[in-house]
Amino acid sequence: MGKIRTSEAPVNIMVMGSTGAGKTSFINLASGSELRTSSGLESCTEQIQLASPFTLDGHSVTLVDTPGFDDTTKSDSEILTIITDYVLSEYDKGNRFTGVIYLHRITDNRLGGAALRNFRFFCQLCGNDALPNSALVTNMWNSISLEIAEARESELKQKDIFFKPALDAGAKLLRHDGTVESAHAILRQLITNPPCTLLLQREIIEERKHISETAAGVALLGELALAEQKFREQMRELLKEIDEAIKQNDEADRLELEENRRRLEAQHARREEAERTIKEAPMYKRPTIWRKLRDIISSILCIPGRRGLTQTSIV
Ligand SMILES: Nc1nc2c(ncn2[C@@H]2O[C@H](COP(=O)(O)OP(=O)(O)OP(=O)(O)O)[C@@H](O)[C@H]2O)c(=O)[nH]1
Ligand SMILES: [Mg+2]
Repeated sequence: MGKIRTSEAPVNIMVMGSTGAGKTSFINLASGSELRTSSGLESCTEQIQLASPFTLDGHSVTLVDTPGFDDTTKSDSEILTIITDYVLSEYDKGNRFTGVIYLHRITDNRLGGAALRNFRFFCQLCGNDALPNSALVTNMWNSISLEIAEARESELKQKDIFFKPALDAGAKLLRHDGTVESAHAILRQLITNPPCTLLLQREIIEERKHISETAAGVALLGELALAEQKFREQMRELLKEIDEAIKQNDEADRLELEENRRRLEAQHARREEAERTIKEAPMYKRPTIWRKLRDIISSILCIPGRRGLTQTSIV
């Protein structure tokens, strides 16, 4: 790609959302990049990746692709850690985000499970001060009838458990019709924003909080605690049923129940691991002058970047 000529300050926009929401497709469409998109149910983007910078209205725009919470490959703690590492290192390099996009498929008939966790995380990452720099973008409008899509959009807009609080705080609600023009029109709503500091950056760097004490960390630990409570209740029931099957000499039933028990215990072990990942994460250390110098030299010499970051194109 040729050298970008721009008259304005560079613009960094992060794109978030559930697995399969269309984050990478949106980024490729807008920037002309060729990042890998998914075709199955498993998450495809597992690390932060940067698209090729491109020019829009005189701004050099870099779109940042993020992995979402998805229940398949990585735990929510790992995703939280990956995104946290990235936004903190950007802050330390003096880069601020001009915008954050939350992408949501209008074809989803409810914002539940992983989608709700992703949306809450997006709000906790931004915080009320940065939400005016954000856009909640619904896509896949041509995959269902306009009537149904509009009914869903109005529900998302009006309900406190969905988009309403973020919209009240200044987030924009926009539609993406799958065309380049639509992707650029969405970005035009964000590129003139004054760059912002995200709540997560402020909490960890300015207020010196541990990740487990941030709004996002507290919410994640709360969810894990709730799941553990449910696990204990389910295990109590299951153990009673196993005892009963043994008393009744029902070997088939016992084997099936034992299988359920192993599944629950495996989920419990993953949650324990996720909790450790957050609670035992080291306090964030701001880079020393030597580390900053090393990063600058590495970027001049094009030495591959930090853990978790793939720069797909350097202009
Ligand atoms: N109809 C329609 N399909 C889309 C659109 N955007 C993406 N898709 C399809 O949705 C699927 C997932 O798209 P991706 O861009 O890989 O989604 P993602 O959010 O990056 O997913 P992860 O990387 O797994 O988190 C792919 O099959 C795309 O072709 C859209 O605007 N309309
Ligand atoms: Mg992706």
